[in-house]
Amino acid sequence: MALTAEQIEQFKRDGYVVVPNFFDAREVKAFQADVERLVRNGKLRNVATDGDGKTHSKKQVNLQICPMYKDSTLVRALPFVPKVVDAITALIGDRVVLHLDQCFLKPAKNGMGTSWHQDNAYFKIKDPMRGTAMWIAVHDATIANGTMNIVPGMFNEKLEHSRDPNSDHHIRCYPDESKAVPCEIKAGGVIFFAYGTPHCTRGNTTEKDRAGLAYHFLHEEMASPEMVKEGRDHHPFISGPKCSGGLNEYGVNVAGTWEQEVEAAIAGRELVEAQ
Ligand SMILES: O=C(O)CCC(=O)C(=O)O
Repeated sequence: MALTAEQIEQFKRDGYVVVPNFFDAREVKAFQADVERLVRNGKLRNVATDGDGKTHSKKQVNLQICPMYKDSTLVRALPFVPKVVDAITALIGDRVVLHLDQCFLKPAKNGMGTSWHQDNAYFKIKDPMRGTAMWIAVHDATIANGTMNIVPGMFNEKLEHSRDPNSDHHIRCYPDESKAVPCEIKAGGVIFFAYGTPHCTRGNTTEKDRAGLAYHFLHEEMASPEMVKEGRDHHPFISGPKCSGGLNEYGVNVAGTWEQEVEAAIAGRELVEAQ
């Protein structure tokens, strides 16, 4: 079992759970190498704006790439890793669909956070506990470098959202911040939080970049037929009878390729370092 009974219970009670060491040191090295590659290749863009929701900021930086699977075979393989499938199934049930994969990077010194929101304000599924984010700490995530903040136990409350003036596309809400819990976690740790759980990240004013990989999963019963319709963006089943290891959605079976993807990501980094 990827998660303990206590961890599953905490998710169901509080709408989130922090799981240290979900990924090991080699996997962390692969994440870091892959994110560095994407940054080098200019795949992340600054979504931070200067208070009008439009003018891209020159002072603040919130780098994002969404979706990621087109640019990273490592990221594409991850949802099919048995410990991931096991954890997500324990939290939201079997017959799981991958909804989104993305990365947020807060550069050293002027990294801007992502404002408070509930993912369900975007996704609008019927039961906000049957979809979960899986936020992976690519680097150690601390209060100083703006780690994830959560408001526990509020997943059933639908907060009002409006356009975030500090982002070119996000929406935001204004929960009671006195109830917020900062979730510090070492690289390789994971925070699972339900679609209804209010969360935000803060700015990074430290000397080092900090990134998080964010996957979103939902139960098939919550997925609209529109979303999984052939020809639209890809939403692979990661469990249940419709799961083909990504073959039906990506045209290639990527289940079981994780080890080789980790190896390749690390080797890619070593290649660059040797030059
Ligand atoms: O990492 C971040 O800045 C935000 C991530 C997030 O909001 C999400 O995964 O829903």
